Amino acid sequence: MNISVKKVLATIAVVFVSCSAAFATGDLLLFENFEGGIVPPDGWDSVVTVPAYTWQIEHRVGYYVDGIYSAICPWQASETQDEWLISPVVNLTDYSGATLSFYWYGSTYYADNANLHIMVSTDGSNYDDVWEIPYHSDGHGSHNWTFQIVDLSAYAGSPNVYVGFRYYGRNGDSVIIDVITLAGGTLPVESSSFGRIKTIYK
Ligand SMILES: [Ca+2]
Repeated sequence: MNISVKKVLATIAVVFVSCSAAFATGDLLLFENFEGGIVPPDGWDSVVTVPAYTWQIEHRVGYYVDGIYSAICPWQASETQDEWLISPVVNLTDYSGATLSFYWYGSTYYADNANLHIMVSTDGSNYDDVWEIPYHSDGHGSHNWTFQIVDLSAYAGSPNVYVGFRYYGRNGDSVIIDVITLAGGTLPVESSSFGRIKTIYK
């Protein structure tokens, strides 16, 4: 899970150039919308367990929130998937609060089999499981884009914060993610800043 410092710095520079102040009301420290067309994006790391069914670029019409790309982890049933996308390191030393936001698309019903977990680390090795797609036995909320906010204030003040998007399980449903932000500060990120949310199967 080591990422070269050079690569990380280059990515952070790109992030600051490409982001818009309209996307967040805190200090935008990380922004990824997969519009580079590659997964993992430059500066991100990955853990691949099932190569044919790991995080990959998605560009089918409607399967993204902004631009023309997103990232998808396809489902399969034959073996357990443990597939990670790991962000560049983020420095939260100067902040008393932090907020992660992203859009996810998946199934709350099949989340019982395989789920998206948000994993956070302050050393790049040991991760806390801080959020997952909520399971609903009736599938309520399945197959809609959801704007998700995860409070990372517990990690404010840490100089080396990594966020992992971990798809773990077997025989779940595909999960798609797009427009990831990590903002330092105590103000929320406004979902309306991202424009119209595209939906699938509608
Ligand atoms: Ca996108």
